[in-house]
Amino acid sequence: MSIQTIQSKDQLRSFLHDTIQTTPITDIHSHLFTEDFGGLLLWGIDELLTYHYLVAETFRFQPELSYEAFWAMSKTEQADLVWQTLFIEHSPYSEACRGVLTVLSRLGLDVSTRDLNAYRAFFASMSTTEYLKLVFKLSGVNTVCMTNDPFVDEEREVWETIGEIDPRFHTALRLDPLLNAWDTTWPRLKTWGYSVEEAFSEKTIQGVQSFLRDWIRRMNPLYMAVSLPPSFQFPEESPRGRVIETCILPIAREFDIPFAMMIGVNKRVNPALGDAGDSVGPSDVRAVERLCAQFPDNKFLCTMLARENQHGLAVAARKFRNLHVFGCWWFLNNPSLIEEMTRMRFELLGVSVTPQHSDCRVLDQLIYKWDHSRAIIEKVLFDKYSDLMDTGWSLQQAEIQRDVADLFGGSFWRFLNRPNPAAKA
Ligand code: RAT
Ligand code: ZN
Repeated sequence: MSIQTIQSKDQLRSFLHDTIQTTPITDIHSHLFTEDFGGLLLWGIDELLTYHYLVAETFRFQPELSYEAFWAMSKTEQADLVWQTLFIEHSPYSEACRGVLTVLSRLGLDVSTRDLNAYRAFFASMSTTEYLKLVFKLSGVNTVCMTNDPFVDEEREVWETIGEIDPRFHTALRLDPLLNAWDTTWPRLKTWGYSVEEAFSEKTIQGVQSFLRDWIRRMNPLYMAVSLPPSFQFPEESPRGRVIETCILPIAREFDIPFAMMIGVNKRVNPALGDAGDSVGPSDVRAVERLCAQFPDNKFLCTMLARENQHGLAVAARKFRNLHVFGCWWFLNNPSLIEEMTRMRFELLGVSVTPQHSDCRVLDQLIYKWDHSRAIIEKVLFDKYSDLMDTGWSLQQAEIQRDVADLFGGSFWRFLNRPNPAAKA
């Protein structure tokens, strides 16, 4: 194969654009589900409009509306109100609003008509199977990792009967109640037949380890995951500290899977808003560094929610190769912050990072979350390659393809020590 060298900045621009557009993506964290999970897989315009990011924004313009009145409305009524408030009465340029328009437009719908019922008719004409296929195609996503929570009854019931998982999806074992609410979780484990007690006895440790083994065997997860408050510390004299040290980390080593920590969420600062009521606070990166140092045989994935933590976290990843940083999470998933974080991470970590995940809760969002992020990653990469060309470095097309494939999943799969399913695509 002849070596194709990039000859000019114009050529760089167009080659990079094509590569970014055509490289298949592994989306390493979402809240999407396969069709087997029935109503847990959300899609369509009313789900898009009632995304909790948009619910929070709607209340800002509705000082008279009680929370109870909103939650008592049907989904269609809620969607009507969000549309009227955020799209008709004000310009929808917030990132979450813009996302809805990107989705409609990429689906070939005319956003200039502002005709919500016509959009509803389009979605009503699609089957879930058809729509899944269309969204994977339009988003350029090859595989999506779900968030699989055995503590959610509706989901646990599906796991009792489910067969093979749709190969476009992977699983992640999510463990928030085990780490963040031990006092109400241990009695549940006991009901499910694990011989645990409140105290962290040997019996409890064995019981929790069996619970983790059972679910890992059932789900075959890519990683175990938890979201953690800004107060998260390690080591810590607490049920959470004990569960991590005596249960999660040994089992993660046994199955050779990472422990993913999503740190910095202050849950329910406004409980009446439901999922929209969580907030952010700065956390201590030292806790992550201590885990990485004390458990060099464990792998850690980490994303942090506070903007203030991003630089420290990227520096931590330079110190510990068992730490892989990922995504611009939740309130950071806005163009200005994605660009700032991506630039800084590329400068500190090169391609040894996964710059983005979608966090989609609604299938259709795969289209906009990735369209918007791809454009920013392209812009930042262009500047980085351009700087290299200015030194006289010769840049090969295949090297650009290699780097983009790494950023869109390759580095993640290598960290996991598993084959990248997109590599065969
Ligand atoms: O971004 C979100 O949708 C949040 O509500 C959370 O789900 C967060 O991403 C999480 O995984 O805890
Ligand atoms: Zn999430």
